[in-house]
Amino acid sequence: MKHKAGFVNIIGNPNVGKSTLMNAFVGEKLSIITSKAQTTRHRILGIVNGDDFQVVLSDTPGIIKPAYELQASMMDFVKSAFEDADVLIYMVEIGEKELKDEAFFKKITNSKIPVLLLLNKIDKSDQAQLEEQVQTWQANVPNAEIFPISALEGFNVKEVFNRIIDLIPESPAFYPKDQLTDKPERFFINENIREKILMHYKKEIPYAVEVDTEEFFEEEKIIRIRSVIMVERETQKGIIIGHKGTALKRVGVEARKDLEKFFGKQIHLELYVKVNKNWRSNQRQLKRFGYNN
Ligand SMILES: Nc1nc2c(ncn2[C@@H]2O[C@H](COP(=O)(O)OP(=O)(O)OP(=O)(O)O)[C@@H](O)[C@H]2O)c(=O)[nH]1
Ligand SMILES: [Mg+2]
Repeated sequence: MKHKAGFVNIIGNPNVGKSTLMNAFVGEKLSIITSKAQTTRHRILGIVNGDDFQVVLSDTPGIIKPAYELQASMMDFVKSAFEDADVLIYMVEIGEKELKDEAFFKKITNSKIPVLLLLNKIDKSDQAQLEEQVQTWQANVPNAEIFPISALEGFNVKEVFNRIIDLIPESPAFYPKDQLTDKPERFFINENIREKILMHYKKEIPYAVEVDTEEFFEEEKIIRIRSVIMVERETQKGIIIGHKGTALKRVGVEARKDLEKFFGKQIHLELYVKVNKNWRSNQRQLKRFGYNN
């Protein structure tokens, strides 16, 4: 049997469902998902292994015009996803007009590698709207093959995967066959905590937060974790902690529950909050948190 392997990189506007799709393919919650834009900040690999194939998916941040250094680094991850793809997945959602960034849009329409345009969230549309949108996208991106899907409900996801297998080249595997991702355990802890912050705090707060896990001790029955939630200003620290510490406590309880599922072990999670002035605009800090390409 011939072995196939390739890189399949998922790009698109914020909040269209890129992470939901990658998790659906991998069958694990590798990427965090929230209803807010800019949930994903990194390029995260999700690897799907079979006897005769290995599909290396990349989830990437939604495309935006960067306003500060962190966002510029996020867009560097997106750029890198154009460079090594065997198949490009361009995800759009029902009702969306076009990619706001002209340069990225041109890269897609001029792409020499196969583009699968996934029209997501069709569970929210009807037949007439769907047909109209498929026509519009086919005209806008003539080099793409279009698949209407629902990443959330799993509609057409298998068909897209089969098409990916058709398109990737013959190649040996790039990663060990039991590997699911390129990110270490601490990354998933940080992301899980950040997901709860995106869910429970308003406006600018989640965007000013970074999480760093400083301690990770695995014992026989329990994993002991200590993580710091970093904010940019003193006032944000107070908001994160909340009245009598209740807001922070909720984050801790919910993250711990998720992490117990993820690791299959009891978790002791200690959280504290620290001000790290303007970390989002500080190259050295960003590098420390893994935002260098
Ligand atoms: N109705 C519906 N909602 C969906 C579908 N796929 C994703 N969503 C929802 O859309 C929101 C964003 O999903 P994500 O997977 O985080 O989107 P993303 O493109 O990774 O977002 P960023 O990381 O911020 O760029 C979440 O609330 C999802 O539950 C779908 O097929 N149908
Ligand atoms: Mg995402």
